[in-house]
Amino acid sequence: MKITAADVIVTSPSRNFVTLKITTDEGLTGLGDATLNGRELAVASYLTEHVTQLLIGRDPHRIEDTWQFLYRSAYWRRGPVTMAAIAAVDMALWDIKGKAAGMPVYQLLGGASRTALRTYGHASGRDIPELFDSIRQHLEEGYKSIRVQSSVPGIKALYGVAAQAQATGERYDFEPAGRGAQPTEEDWDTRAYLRHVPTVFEAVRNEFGPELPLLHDGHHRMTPIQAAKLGKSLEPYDLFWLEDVTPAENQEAFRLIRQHTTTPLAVGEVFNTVFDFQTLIREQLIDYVRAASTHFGGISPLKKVMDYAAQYQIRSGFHGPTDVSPVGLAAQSHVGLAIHNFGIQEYMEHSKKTNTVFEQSMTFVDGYLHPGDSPGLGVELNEEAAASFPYQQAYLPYNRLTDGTVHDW
Ligand code: GCO
Ligand code: MG
Repeated sequence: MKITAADVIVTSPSRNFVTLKITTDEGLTGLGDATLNGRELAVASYLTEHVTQLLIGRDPHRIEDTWQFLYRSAYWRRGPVTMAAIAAVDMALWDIKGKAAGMPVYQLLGGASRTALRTYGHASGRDIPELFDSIRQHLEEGYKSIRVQSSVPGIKALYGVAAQAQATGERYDFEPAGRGAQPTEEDWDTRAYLRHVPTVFEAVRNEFGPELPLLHDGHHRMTPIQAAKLGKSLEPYDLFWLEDVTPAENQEAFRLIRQHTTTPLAVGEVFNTVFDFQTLIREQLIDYVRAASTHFGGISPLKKVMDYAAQYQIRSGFHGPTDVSPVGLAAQSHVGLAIHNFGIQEYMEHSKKTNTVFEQSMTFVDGYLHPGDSPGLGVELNEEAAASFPYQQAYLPYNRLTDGTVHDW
């Protein structure tokens, strides 16, 4: 078999997605997700200018060789743009291999280690009653674990909190990057946040009891000692995990946090390679690997980092927001189904528009996700529908402290 075409499709059904479609001389096609939220066209251009011509004529079965070729031959390794482009190629080749074998990709990765993937959903509210409504709605839909984000008195605009009542249908209105020529500005006050968050979890535990697994995302906004303080103050509420408490470019920062708290830690949604996890895993400084197949070079490296993590009893918690396309979500769901050290899968349903463009065999039943048993990844692109949603420039928001300083997020 030989690759005869590699096309990049940019579409914006509710939000922007970049998809690579690889075609072979035997008529089999494969899809890969190359979406980098707010920087979509950089990856599209990396693919069309530097990668697609290298694929023509190659044997699509040689996934590992193609991955190593793209990673090593460029000389310039790593980084989100490069690794999202390589991820798309890797996923598309696994998709083709699965179709050629007549098997879903998880079978090629060793077969299912469980019947389906337990997920967590995103509840949020501007105040406690709104948050409780959002949690109840998720529980009614079958979610068994809940991420809790809430507004903080003194902070006017906070990422991760739906601005509209959940009933409007714009359920995750904070999640699509804002469309427009400039990013929107939010604000941040760490002291107000550290004071408020434990009171929210106390209220949630009082209302929903001790059993419900609860998660929280800190979006990299604290210093290590502030993160340690938060982890400690949340211990009474028994979190499933506390995510991205501090920027992790400096992996050693987690030694300090770890010395102070037993709250489980999840890190890695912005990581691109196993090297970003090296110290965190080897020194057992985290509990969950948050990488996304799309930003981590695809299925092949995701499986490898999880095999490394398994030696240290560290589990998966792959990044699954709506900016990971249905192709990327399917890719990591196949990995999650196959590995032994699966933890949980983040799941935010894609919009109806997105699902008209990406036709999927994925199912979500009673809080459990399954990639389906179609050969390959189980996602096909409706190119006509994709063409009807042209790209729109979009940015993630950023935030400033009260004195005007740009802050991490
Ligand atoms: C999460 C994430 C998202 C990201 C977004 C950025 O835990 O799901 O933090 O909310 O901010 O995916 O592209
Ligand atoms: Mg996150």
